[in-house]
Amino acid sequence: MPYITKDLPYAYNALEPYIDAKTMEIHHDKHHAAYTSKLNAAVEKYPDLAKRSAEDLIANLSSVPQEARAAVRNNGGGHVNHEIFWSVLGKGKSKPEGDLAKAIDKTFGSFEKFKEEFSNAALTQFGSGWAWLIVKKDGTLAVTKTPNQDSPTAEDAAVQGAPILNLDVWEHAYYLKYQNRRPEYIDAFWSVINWDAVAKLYAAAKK
Ligand code: MN3
Repeated sequence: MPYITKDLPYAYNALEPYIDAKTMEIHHDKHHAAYTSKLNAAVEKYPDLAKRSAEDLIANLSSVPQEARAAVRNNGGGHVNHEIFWSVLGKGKSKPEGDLAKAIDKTFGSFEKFKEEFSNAALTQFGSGWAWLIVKKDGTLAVTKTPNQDSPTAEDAAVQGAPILNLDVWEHAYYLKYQNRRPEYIDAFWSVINWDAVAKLYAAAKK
């Protein structure tokens, strides 16, 4: 199997009380694992695709044979988007520091303004999808949202860039604890961001 669901880098209960252990367990072990296994199934007949990273596949969907494209888009996106999500969650600093903090101030005016814009993207994504903070080709930051498991790295992304922070707003990400209260889940997210991890992704994207 070319693609694997890595273990979470922390315990299921590490993000309590903001994101509960049961949600983390089902989300990672069932939902993420299903995307990964369906991605493996989608590339089974295509050894050339299976040699490429999942990131490469979803950023270059036009190079994927038509009959496998939708499955790679949905399940490759599901796999990669969740890998990013687990990596940017954690407990630590409540705000970004250094170059990332400066770039956020420069683009959005302040951290509070950025929070507002990102939260609004998460709230207004109709149905399932993701909110994102990305680094665009010109090196500047932008907030965007995508439906389903679409990635901002895709060739047809409305706003294209390298993801450095994302938030899963599929109901499976919050329904057990928050039911229909997506705004409360979005609010809780700000207490469990690993800003050091986001800063590392930012530095890598700027290179
Ligand atoms: Mn999810």
